[in-house]
Amino acid sequence: MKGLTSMSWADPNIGDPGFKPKWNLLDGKVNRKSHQGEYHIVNGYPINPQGRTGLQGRGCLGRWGPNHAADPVVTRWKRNDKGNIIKNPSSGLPVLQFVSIQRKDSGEWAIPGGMVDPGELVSVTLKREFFEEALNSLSMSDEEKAQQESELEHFFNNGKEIYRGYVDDPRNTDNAWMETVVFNFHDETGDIVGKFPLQAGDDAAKVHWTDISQDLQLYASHSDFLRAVGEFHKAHW
Ligand code: RP5
Ligand code: MG
Ligand code: MG
Repeated sequence: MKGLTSMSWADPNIGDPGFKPKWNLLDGKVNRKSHQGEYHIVNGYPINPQGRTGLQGRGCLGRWGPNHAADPVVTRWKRNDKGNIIKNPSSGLPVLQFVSIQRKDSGEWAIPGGMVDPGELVSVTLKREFFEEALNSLSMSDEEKAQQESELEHFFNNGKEIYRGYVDDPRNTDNAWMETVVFNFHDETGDIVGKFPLQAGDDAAKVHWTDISQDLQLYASHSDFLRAVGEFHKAHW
């Protein structure tokens, strides 16, 4: 039972014999700690620290309590044909672009993020999800994947943490919720990932470079993360 509860994507029901979750702790390989601090347990159920959603149970999320994700925000400057950075006429600030994907589940545009697998380092999740959703690594040969990974290794080792905490995700319930770690990976010259051919894969239907501005309408709290990335680079919003 121990192996099953720690490795399968979904937890058993609360109260199932053999399911003894260690709330607020690292539970085997499953991280049940919240970035928000200690959450409460009432009648055996973890309680969403952001308030009530109107939904009980764990809905379609895998874990009771926090469900950990990671979101890679890959950015470059928007440039014209001559390679000069384009400024927004009204703000006068340079325009930043990020790699966005269209989610297959809801059709909304989003950061190509995903769940942290049990025992996986967040730094590995960030890279893996970008490769799967924006470079379609799942359809690459092992050689192709190894080649792309080595070309982008340095790039993905130099990220900047933007946010860690709760995500206002539509799947959240009173007893299960999304949390994420957002990292920005910035291609200043546009010659690294900025030149890579994007191809949607896994749970992404489409992928493209998108201008960052306050007009963005993205999945969950993703626009808030993009605003923070824009502020960090003193870019147009
Ligand atoms: C959001 O759901 C997170 O910010 C992350 O982008 C995503 C993870 O879930 P899946 O993309 O794996 O469905 O809350
Ligand atoms: Mg994914
Ligand atoms: Mg995803």
